Amino acid sequence: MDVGIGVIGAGVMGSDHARTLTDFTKGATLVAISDVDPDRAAAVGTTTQAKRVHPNGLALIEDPHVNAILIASPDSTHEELVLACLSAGKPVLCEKPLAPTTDGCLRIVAAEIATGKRLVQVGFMRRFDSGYIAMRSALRSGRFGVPLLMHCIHRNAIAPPWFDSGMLISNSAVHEIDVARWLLDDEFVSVTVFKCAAPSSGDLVDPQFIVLESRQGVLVDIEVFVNARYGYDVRAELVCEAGTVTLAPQPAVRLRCSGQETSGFADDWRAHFGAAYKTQLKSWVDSIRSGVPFGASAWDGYAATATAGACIEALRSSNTTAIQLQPRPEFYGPMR
Ligand code: ISE
Repeated sequence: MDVGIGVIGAGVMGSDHARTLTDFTKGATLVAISDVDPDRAAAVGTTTQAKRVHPNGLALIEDPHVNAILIASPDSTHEELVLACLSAGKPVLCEKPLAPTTDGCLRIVAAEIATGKRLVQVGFMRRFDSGYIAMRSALRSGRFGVPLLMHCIHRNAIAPPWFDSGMLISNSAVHEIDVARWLLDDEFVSVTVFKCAAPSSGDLVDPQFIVLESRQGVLVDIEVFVNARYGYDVRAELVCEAGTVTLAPQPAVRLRCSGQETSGFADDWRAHFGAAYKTQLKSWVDSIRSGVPFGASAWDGYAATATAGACIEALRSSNTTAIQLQPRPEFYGPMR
């Protein structure tokens, strides 16, 4: 029997996920969609399998045809919706952030532990990107020795007008925070955030240069620049004792014509990480069917939000800021 999926949120990400579930995800049927804007939900319903249209996320979670829920509604709604999924005992894949506050994330962690089952996955899709997966296996092979540094670049062509300086961290650099934790199998203990001398976009501090230190002493720097204009560009390099491991440049195609060599950039993350999004959904459905959890857990969602919060504090104070995480509950097992 296919898993009946309901998607909450019919905006950019929700409608993309609805299409991927309809066109590419074996073992799942998209049965329902909801959005605060009923016309927008109905429009997604006409082009995908989602024939049951609900007026809000809570109604969708209660729908008996819905066995599992994907949350792609605004960040401020995540906590209430994830908690409702847990009360209903239904698996949930929540777009990042798990919740905008660390307390909210911890309430979700406590509620999940109380169910006794791993029901929550957070949509950190880079863990499903073939490039990052290859970096992780290279590091695990032992050939490169211990990691010393990681350099990351995260550039968007243009940020929406409502982006504020904290969102460069909580919305964008949070992906590097998660993927670096996952690659290094480590947590961060302190952070410093540097601003450039000449801010380019009014009050927005853009770009920012974030330097994190891990428990094992690895330094991770992240240049995050959300109005870089030329395109979406993500890079990463691990510097280890005996060599380096670098994410291959994207896209793989180079064009030579009229005396010039060129290569293009994706417009945004949906194109750049398109394959990772598909793999993430497939893996989520497989994990629901097998009962074996995979991907970023609620604890990872908490650690990412708490670390991003400390980065934002470091940006505001211009001081090196300590990152204090709660002890990892046994329920979540070792970092994987
Ligand atoms: C966006 O919200 C995402 O999640 C993308 O993956 C990220 O690259 C982008 O910077 C964010 O704004």
